[in-house]
Amino acid sequence: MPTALITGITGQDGAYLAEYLLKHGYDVHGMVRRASMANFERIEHLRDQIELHQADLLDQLSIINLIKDVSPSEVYNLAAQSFVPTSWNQPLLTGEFTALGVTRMLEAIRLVDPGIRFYQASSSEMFGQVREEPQDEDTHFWPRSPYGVAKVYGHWITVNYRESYGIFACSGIMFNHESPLRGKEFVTRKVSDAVARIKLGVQDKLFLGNLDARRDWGFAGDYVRAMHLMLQQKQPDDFVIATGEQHSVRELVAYAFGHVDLDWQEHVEIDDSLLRPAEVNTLRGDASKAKQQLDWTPSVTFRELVQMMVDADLERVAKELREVLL
Ligand code: NDP
Ligand code: GDR
Repeated sequence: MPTALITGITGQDGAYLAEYLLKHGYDVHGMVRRASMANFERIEHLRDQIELHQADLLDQLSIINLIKDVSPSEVYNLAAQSFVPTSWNQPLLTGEFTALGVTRMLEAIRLVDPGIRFYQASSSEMFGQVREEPQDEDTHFWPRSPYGVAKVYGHWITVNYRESYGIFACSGIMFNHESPLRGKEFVTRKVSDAVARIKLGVQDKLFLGNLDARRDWGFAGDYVRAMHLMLQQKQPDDFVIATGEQHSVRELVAYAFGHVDLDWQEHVEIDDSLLRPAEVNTLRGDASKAKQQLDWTPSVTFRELVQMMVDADLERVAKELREVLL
């Protein structure tokens, strides 16, 4: 039975990947950091099928011991400080988690078992101020946030350990991917949650930042499939994972409100404090290499994704309201 270790298993992608790997016959282990209260909501339904271990991206020894204990055949490094605005408020911590944390994972693999296959969660934020459209594996990086800068380091150290030590290390340059499990601070989930609350009468306004930003949004369930496919190849390599289609935040908002017959212009207001010091205005990926070499294509369209998220939040908010009334 192959054994996988997932860092960031309590996050959106971690939950989808754990479920996917269990279905494919893996023995699944997750790394979790110590917290005063456990936050395992996204993986609650899998708790009796996976094993969780405490370690932290900041602590080298904890990671070495973790790799020794678990003896994984594959490591998926999804843990990071992943929210772009926080990276301006906490640039050093973001660098420690999102950049140096990758080296700590790779060092542990190099020391304990260099035969382990390694996946690094790289990001389209590395393209930042884009130099060409669409972006593929050869597009120049120009990150626009401390988060993006940290991800560029994580990407290149992954490439470097492949080239220096022959480690089977792959980097997935993933464009935005969303789901009902997405954190509520990210724009898609912030919108779907607000639409549900407004529809059910418990909220009236939604405050947003830049409505003109354009993103290539896909479904997280499709993207974790690509992570696994990358580690099954004969040779390690890097792949852009994207839908190839982009929409503005304004389109997202209009479609999400429209799905429940609401006029977004009656509810959405701009809050200038949500504008970013340096914005990534447009991203659109070209995943032709993944299609050719991994036989990967996305299965969920933008509209299906928004509907899925709004419907899931409607159901959840309605359930919460019923519980309050009981
Ligand atoms: P989330 O923010 O949902 O999850 C991040 C995970 O990292 C959480 O499990 C969190 O644990 C964990 N973590 C953070 N810091 C540490 C630490 N010091 N030690 C151990 N664990 C830590 O992110 P996503 O699931 O959306 O993304 C997964 C990865 O993919 C991230 O690296 C992200 O940057 C990257 N990425 C995501 C994209 C997307 O659109 N979703 C696109 C491109 C890249 P806790 O629950 O304790 O906070
Ligand atoms: P992003 O995602 O920064 O692309 O990073 P996010 O959903 O936060 O922002 C997308 C775009 O929407 C604009 N926006 C707002 N964003 C938020 N969060 N809140 C708002 O109120 C709001 N109003 C407008 C933003 O300015 C931005 O242009 C995500 C993360 O998952 C990263 O970890 C990952 O690497 C990248 O996607 C690919």
